[in-house]
Amino acid sequence: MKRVFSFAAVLFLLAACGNETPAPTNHDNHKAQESTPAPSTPAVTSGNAIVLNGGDDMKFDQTAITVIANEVVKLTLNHTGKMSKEAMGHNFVLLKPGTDINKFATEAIAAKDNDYVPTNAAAVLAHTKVLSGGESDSIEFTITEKGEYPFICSFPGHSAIMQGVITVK
Ligand SMILES: [Cu+2]
Repeated sequence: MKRVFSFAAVLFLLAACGNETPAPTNHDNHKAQESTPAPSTPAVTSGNAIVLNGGDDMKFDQTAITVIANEVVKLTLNHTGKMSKEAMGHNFVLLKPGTDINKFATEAIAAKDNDYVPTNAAAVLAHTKVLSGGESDSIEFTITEKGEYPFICSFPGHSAIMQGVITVK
């Protein structure tokens, strides 16, 4: 009698698993799919939001960025490393098209007290402050003319590697 009973119990459990468990799961999945909104228009028209990272490896994680002319660009620079800004500081400096980067970077060395941005530099369109590891800075700017705008980190010795281009369309 005992043995028959346990077979029945096993059969009951199997039946419970086989019939009841999958049904609600399928139902839930179906509902989840239905309630997920369809992909809409990409955020590019209201976007111009840039997150740029630089770490202790002395590199920007992006070197080619595209934004839209006449729309506010919000750029956040994150120093993702751990080193101090005295040893491995990073900033973001946006320059006018055609700027001589080597010449500018050489002049910038003397501007340590102004985040390595010469105060009289006509080539500078926007810049962040110099960051230590773990710090962030956000700036906003608008570019009205389409073109290719070089950007660099003007910390001494960094611009040869830490540079890129923002294409304004
Ligand atoms: Cu740097």
